[in-house]
Amino acid sequence: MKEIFIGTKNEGKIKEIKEILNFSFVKWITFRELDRWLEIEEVGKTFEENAILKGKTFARYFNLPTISDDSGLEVDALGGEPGIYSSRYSEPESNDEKNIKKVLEKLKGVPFPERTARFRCVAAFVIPDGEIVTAEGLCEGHIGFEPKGEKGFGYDPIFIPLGYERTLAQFSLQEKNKISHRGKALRLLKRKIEYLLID
Ligand code: ITT
Repeated sequence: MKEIFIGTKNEGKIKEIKEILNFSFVKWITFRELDRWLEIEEVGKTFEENAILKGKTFARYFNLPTISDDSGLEVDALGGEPGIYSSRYSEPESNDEKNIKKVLEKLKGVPFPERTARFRCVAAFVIPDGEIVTAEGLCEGHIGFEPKGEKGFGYDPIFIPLGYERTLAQFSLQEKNKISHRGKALRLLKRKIEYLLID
């Protein structure tokens, strides 16, 4: 079995990554299996910079090939906010509920057709002192008027993917992964890294 570290403490991401990258020969290592952790300051200016920063730092620190992800929501009527600041949008003590509230307040009065948005994800695979491979995925949609649904994480309760009439928080894990930014990025990454994982 090959050990690969999943470089995030976000449980929603961990679930999705394990479901999408269903390699039979990989033993996933997460923060639960290790007795130390490293907080990384996301100083990059793009999703790609931050994904690589997380991947490189964890791969070196834990000496394990690492999958990391930097992702977020871009709302057109807010000039692309919250973007790379998605998880920290309602600082100093951001959480999903406060972040959602802030987006809905800023969009007050904006009609549905103008509430276009997308999720973006850059996934990275980094071998300690070796290859760095990245892949990007997008999921287009609209921001609803109120939170709906209990599944998923983050902004899922207010994000209605294009072609649907429910929020991502009303999708099962498998359904979400089929159309999501993370699903697309990770399936592309999977194809790009397979050759590195086969002995
Ligand atoms: P790590 O840095 O440890 O991976 P994080 O949650 O801080 O965890 P990011 O810095 O990449 O991750 O921020 C991503 C934020 O974007 C996340 O906290 C959500 O608010 C939002 N987000 C990303 N993907 C999402 C998804 O699939 N559904 C809903 N919200 C999502």
